[in-house]
Amino acid sequence: MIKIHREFHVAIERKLKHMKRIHILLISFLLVSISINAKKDKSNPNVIIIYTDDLGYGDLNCYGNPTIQTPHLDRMANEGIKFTQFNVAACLCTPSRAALLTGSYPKRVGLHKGVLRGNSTTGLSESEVTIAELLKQKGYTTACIGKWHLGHQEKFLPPNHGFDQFFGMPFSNDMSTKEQAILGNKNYPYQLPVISQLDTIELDPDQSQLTKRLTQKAIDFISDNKKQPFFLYLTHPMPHVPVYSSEEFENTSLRGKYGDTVEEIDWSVGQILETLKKYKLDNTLVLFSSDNGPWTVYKTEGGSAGPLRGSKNTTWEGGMRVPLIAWWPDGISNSGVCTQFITNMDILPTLANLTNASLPANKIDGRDVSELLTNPYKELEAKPFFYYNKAGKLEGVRLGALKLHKDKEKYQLFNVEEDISEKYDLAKQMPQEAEKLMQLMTTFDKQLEKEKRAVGKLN
Ligand SMILES: [Ca+2]
Repeated sequence: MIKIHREFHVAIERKLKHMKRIHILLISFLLVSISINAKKDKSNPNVIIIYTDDLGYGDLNCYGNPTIQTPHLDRMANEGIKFTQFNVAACLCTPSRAALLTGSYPKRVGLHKGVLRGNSTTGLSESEVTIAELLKQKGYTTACIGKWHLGHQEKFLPPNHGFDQFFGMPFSNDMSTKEQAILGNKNYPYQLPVISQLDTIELDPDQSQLTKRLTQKAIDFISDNKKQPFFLYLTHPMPHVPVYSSEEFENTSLRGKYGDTVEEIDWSVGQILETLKKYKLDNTLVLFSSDNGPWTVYKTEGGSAGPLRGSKNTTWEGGMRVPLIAWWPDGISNSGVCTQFITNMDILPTLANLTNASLPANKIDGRDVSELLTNPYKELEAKPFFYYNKAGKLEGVRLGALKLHKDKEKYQLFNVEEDISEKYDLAKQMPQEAEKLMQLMTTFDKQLEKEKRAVGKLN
């Protein structure tokens, strides 16, 4: 009996010693983690949005393209998060950019019908709150470098929408007498201006130098503002057709002129990341994306949507699902591939959360998805997304994996998680689901019609 008692005591003592060891290990692990985390202050991150023009879902090596080499973007994706179901809220330039900067459907801000041109008298309304205005309230210095496309008259330009600095073009790079003549339109009366702040400093610039010039401007802005939080909206006019690259990149890619142009953009991304490294700006969130899918009417001079159906100007996946890569050394600890469905309207509320900025007083449509940056595998609650076409008419809705799409009065239903090429119409197999989604479309559009705000007007 005594022997059993002693053995029991010895066993207990051993167990206690073992637990003590585990405790010590746990405490040291916690202390190490705390000291690592203490070094990483994620508050007020610098924000850089690199927005390309008409770059398709299938145009980057890390999204499966075998003939366009994009080592810098591939590295960004490896070290950060690659999103596979990121959608823009419109299949063409002006509305997509309005959605990104306001967190709202283009129709809510009155910019849903086509793109702005040289004779347009409308633009982004001064009553809309842009990402730049939101971050300025938090003390950020802000710059828009590149293409704007939300109104070319003074009151609509970036300096009147929260950007301290602006250098770039108000339109797409094909909107000039010179380029339109090459495309066969001899009567286009406008030249493409280069604007610095509010002044036109050049007309019809040498487009082969644009990627380089804008990259240098971006690097200068980062260097000048490295000591305080900044927001840089670097919006390349490429690879919108006509595509141009500098001499160094001409005839270097396996994918012709289009590949040369994308590879120069990749070089530009490398330059930006290098600048951040040089100044040890690890607390910088860099987002790389595109405003809409590829413009395939120009055949090989345009991009590719990879496996997706359709292209720019359509509400098929190819027009609206584009690459998104998020990179942030201090903020993203779990790199990976995120398959959650998110949109470019989610960026404004996400940045508001990350910077503790208050959301605009006006109603917006995006939602904060910042938790995906800490856990790319987190599942978000399904939220309906509405597909407005290039004329601003509602043409589809997605809820969870199901997308109802109206094409020439015909409704089709696709599971766009499993059938990303939108090949298999499920409308007859799932009539109740199709009906429910149709109702959702009608209800939402009626509501938005009532709630939509006025577009900015010249007078
Ligand atoms: Ca575009």
